[in-house]
Amino acid sequence: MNFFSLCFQSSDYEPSLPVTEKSNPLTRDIDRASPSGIVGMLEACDAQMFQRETGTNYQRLFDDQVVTTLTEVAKRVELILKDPQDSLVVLSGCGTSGRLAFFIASRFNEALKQLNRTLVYSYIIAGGDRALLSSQEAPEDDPELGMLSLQKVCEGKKRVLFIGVSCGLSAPFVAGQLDFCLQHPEVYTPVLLGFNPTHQARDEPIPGCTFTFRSVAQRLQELAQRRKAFLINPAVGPEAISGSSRMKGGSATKIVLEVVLSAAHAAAFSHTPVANDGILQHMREYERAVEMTYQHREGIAALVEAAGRSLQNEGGVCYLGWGPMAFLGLMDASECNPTFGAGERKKRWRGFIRGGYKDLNNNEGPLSSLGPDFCIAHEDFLHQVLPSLTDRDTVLLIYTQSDDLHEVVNLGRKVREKTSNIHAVHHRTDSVEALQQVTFLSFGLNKLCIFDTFWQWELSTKLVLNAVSTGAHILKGKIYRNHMIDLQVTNSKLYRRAARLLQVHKTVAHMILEYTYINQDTLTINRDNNWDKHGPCSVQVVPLALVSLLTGCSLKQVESRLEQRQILRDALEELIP
Ligand code: F1P
Repeated sequence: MNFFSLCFQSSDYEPSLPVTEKSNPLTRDIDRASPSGIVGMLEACDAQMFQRETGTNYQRLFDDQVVTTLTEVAKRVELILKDPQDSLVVLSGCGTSGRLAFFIASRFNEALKQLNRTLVYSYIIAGGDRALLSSQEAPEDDPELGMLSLQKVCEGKKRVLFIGVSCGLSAPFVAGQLDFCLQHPEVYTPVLLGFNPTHQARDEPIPGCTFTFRSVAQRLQELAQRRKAFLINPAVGPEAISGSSRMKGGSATKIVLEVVLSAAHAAAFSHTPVANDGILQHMREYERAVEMTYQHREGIAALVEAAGRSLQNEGGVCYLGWGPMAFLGLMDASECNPTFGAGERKKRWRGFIRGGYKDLNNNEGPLSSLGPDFCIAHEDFLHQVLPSLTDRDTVLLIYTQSDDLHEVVNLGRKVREKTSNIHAVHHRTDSVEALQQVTFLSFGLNKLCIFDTFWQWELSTKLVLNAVSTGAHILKGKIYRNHMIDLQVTNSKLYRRAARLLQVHKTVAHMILEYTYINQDTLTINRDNNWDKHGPCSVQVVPLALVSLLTGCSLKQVESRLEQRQILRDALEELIP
């Protein structure tokens, strides 16, 4: 393990920031790296999830205490699986954490359905099902909404294991739910999953509440000693792009929840008692999955390059997925605008799932009436996107050997008639695929074929897609060093992040307030902290404020100067003295 990989653990490395918001020393120059260099840096960052160093202040994934907590939580789930009457396991979170709550609850309910068992999993995502497909970050600030949605899901239940996920130990929505659980211990056992130590949990006052995230986490920590609550919060290292918890935070969430729930299922239905050893072994398999994925570094880099070229040429990127893998595409696509594209007027990154909402099987059913961005079936792709597809666009097919390959080939052919820029991420467990290879080569598909086992497919797909979308936006110039500079400022956490970015450049951070939301020609001040009312704005707020503050130019002047330049990162370097 090299020095840079460990130095974030030193107490004087960006001491005011929690691990999940620190900038990663490994990726300081990611904005200047080649596609292959970018993928190499992401690999090094992901490897930090599994570091086993001891003797530091931080708990790690493989530490005894963490593994023991996972075992205990798995045993609680096992009890519910064996006696599901009036019981529920609720997974809840905001943004990516909520999307994973949905995905994992659906996958494990599906497993129960196949065994003819009572379904015990429910999910909650801040902002409701529309947040599965688009960023709805304002509701993340609302603890009461969190509490009410938990109450609604659990109506009439006598025993609830509540697993609240907030990678940064920061979302008020989840804090409200945990506080509610603490007030009703006769029904609720709370579990908090995140990736900062408790003393780094967010301590900012929440309007209308007597608690902060940190105070709730501390109460949980006390109860954890008596096993009345559980805290799973190993450090997995700073994100490759500072604060982008969709990446490692999301991957570690997926690993932890899957390890816990599959151990519980094995104990309840296959007579394999939950034990630390089994948990450890399963986590090591995930570590291996990450290593195996990055063995395809050059293949992933080729996808990054293709998608980056599309963005540079004002084209788009479409993921066409089959089976559960398709949701990972929808999830990755939904994260691009808030992370990289505050100024985008058109959604350039879209995901599609074979049968649309029928395959998604979400609580609220079809959402297509909300607009074209919510039309997610392959049929919708054929009608809305295919007719205007050109070589400037990139299409990525995502499928496995379990999917109907004739269908994949047919759709691939239709795409190929419009663009040569078609690629595939394909998972398989055996090497006998000569026939397929011939079929695909005949229409010139550039295929990244990942050879792994069934359960590794999903994590591996997530890593590849995260690399493609992050890498492409880096090539488009949306990242400065390793900071998001074109993020949407749509809730209080993102506001703080943006303000900090301005502070980094020694400016008056709070002035960003004045530039936060634009109303036609008049800049409005978001004094009421009501992010919902204002909604995402179509202006590149952070770069605008940054250049204006540093150069003294008016906002109008800066806006037109930024508009003249294609690459934001270069524009900033040029405009800032
Ligand atoms: C939740 C979240 C992230 C998203 C963005 C805003 O974070 O929605 O998933 O990428 O950073 O916050 P958390 O509560 O899991 O830390």
